[in-house]
Amino acid sequence: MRFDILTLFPDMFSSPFRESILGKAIEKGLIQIRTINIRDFALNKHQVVDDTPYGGGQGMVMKVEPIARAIEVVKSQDPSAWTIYLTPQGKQFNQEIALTFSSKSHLILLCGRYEGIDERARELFIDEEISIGDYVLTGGELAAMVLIDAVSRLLPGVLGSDRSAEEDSFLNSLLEYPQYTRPFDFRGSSVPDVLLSGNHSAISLWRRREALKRTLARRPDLLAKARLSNEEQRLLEAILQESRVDKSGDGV
Ligand code: 4GX
Repeated sequence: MRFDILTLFPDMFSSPFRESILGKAIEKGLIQIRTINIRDFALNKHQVVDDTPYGGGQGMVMKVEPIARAIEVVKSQDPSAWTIYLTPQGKQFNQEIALTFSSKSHLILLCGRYEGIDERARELFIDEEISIGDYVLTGGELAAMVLIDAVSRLLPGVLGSDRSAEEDSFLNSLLEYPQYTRPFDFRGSSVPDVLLSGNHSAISLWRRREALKRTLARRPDLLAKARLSNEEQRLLEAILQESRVDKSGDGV
């Protein structure tokens, strides 16, 4: 899969993608990440890429021509490339969108700075607008990195093992169960006994219960749309029953 990042700050991308899993994926040729400096496509003498907004107001707007030229060069090499603009005004990124993007062969990610890009650049060259969340960054670069990271780890061979079943569990909207490793006792806090029991069905049952309890406590919105199996449904009923007993004062 190919990612072409259009940015005014290509250096921001060098080290995050050299490290760890994504670095390995690049070495193995599973993903290809290229940065393109939008400034190289400003044909004016001083390579100006921004200008004051028509109608007045504060800040600067990214000019349409350099963006247009940069995207057209990439698209001329691969007309099937899908062009994304990172902006708080876009559709909120999630695991389902990451999965959809992972089946595309080539993404172009446009990173905006200042007050954003000229509206005509959006209209003419952007296929889809994506937000990574309701907060304001200084530019689209970090958002592009988040998207590339989440999409890349879904590609075959990028993670060591085949994680597809686990991905499904998140798409089915449950949070993960708690994890423990050695030591058994840390400052008086020990690992739940069931995890040392060697009883695999008991461990699996405990983990499903914990995942349900955690999702109920922290993300009831996820639970509402979760597709639970019959057994998970029964476990959830039992957890809700316990919490009702607790609240009535009879319990602990
Ligand atoms: N998820 N930013 C875009 C420039 C900008 C300003 C105004 C449109 C209108 C962001 C996010 C994000 C900062 C990227 C502002 N574009 N991107 N940039 N949240 O905050 O994706």
